[in-house]
Amino acid sequence: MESATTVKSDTQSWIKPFLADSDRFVYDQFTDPTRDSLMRGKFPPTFAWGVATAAYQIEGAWDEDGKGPSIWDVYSHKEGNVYQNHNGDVACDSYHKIDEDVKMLKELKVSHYRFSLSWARILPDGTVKTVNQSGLTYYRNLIDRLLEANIQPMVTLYHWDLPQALQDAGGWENDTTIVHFNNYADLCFRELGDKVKLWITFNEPYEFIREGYETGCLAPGLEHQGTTVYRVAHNVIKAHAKAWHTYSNTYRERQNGYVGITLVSNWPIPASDSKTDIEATERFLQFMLGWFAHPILVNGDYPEIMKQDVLRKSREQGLTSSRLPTFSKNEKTLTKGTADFLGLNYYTTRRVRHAASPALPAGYMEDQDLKYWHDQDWPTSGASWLRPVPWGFRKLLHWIKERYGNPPLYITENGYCDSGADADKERQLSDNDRVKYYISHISELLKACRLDGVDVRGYMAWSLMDNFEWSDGYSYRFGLYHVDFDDQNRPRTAKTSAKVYSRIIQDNGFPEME
Ligand code: PNW
Repeated sequence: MESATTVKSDTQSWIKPFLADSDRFVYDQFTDPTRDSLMRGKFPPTFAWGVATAAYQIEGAWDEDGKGPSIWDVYSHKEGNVYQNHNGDVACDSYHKIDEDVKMLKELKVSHYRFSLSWARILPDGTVKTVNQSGLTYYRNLIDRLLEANIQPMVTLYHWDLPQALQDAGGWENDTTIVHFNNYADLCFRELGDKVKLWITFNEPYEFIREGYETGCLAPGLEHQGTTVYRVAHNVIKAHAKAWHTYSNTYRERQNGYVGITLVSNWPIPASDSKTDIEATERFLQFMLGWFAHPILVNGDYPEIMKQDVLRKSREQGLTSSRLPTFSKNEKTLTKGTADFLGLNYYTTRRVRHAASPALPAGYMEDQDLKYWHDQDWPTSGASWLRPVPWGFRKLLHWIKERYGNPPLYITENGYCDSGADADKERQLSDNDRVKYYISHISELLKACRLDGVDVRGYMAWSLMDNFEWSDGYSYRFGLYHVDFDDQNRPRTAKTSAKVYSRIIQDNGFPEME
């Protein structure tokens, strides 16, 4: 990888080893000159470059210094929930490795680091009755070290690890959790907000709600079909809005920061030119992204399509009212416009077609009357759900710009995994497939920014280092840095992708040859 350290004027030559046979394309599968050519050029001068992680996936120290258990501690300790019963008890041991983590960030030359706070590390039972000072101290130390290194923290309040004590009281199904979340957010703004200017309330509500409450693949592992997901989402949206108002009312003027939310979306493409398949792609987007983006960014209410479809299905099931809850007039007013920016996580694209589901069973998927999959000739990764489709990223960004009035956007996650089961470290370190993923997606982002006028402010790669990939344990690796989980010191080693990403950061994109 000497090429990643060559001088600036060689920008085009360092990229070459990662391209397909033609200079212009990254993937053999995608060679449409108008769609797939790499774009050269720079991002705006103030563009934020960073990497992302999440507390449960990296910290370890699951019961140290007064931390309370979270739903992920409980879920992963229960046999059969996670691949080979892996858990986050130690993970990357980041609780004890601030130095090592900051060293990597400095090496990468990022301007931003997105990480999450463990709610139960700060508030062991989830409520402000007991504040665990050691938890706050850990995050204060991390933030101070970042600022010393001129790296801005971007802090996620909730990346899926609800305190177990709140789950025992019903978790996100219970609307008192909204109050507890707001108290927690308030405490974090008060204690850390003089140094943190970018806050994210929730990471991917779509994902933790769908998989946590309906498929059972994520904590708390419930399999309640059709109603619970909507009720939980309703509470999460209200909790987000409440925390945003808390910031606005009490902290904004003094702290001058921004509060947003991170949503995940795939890009859907129709299986045919038929009207029904094209309409199915719209439903796909509205149920995945619009479910949260529409109330928060548009009008305080769910997308019309979603309201109609869930109501129609509910009636077919003999119910008198919709399984999708309604917002009161006051709640709409309180929810609308509660994001200073939108965080977007993009990983993949899906092929979608209309497919009518029977009236029963009731379910979130069934409500949409569609099927989705990946084209078999698209490039692959270590995970069956993730196939790189870079052009889908640009299309999604364009759709968001048009639908939501070009909100300020941060890409808060984008990344590629290979199989962690491959124990050959040398092979893990020469991660050319990950490099291809980053080059192609950042190039599409550049097109969105420069050609389509999307208001994108920054890009966070997922992830800084290999970590605990939820139900897949350590079997998937997403890191720019390799972590040896068999070594108790959890040594971190830069992969080729870390060097390439750092190069892109220093060039602020892909400048033309000088
Ligand atoms: C995210 N999809 O989940 C999470 O925010 C991270 O914690 C996680 O480690 C990372 O992505 C990799 O999985 C995703 O449907 C959930 O495309 C769903 C999708 C993508 C990412």
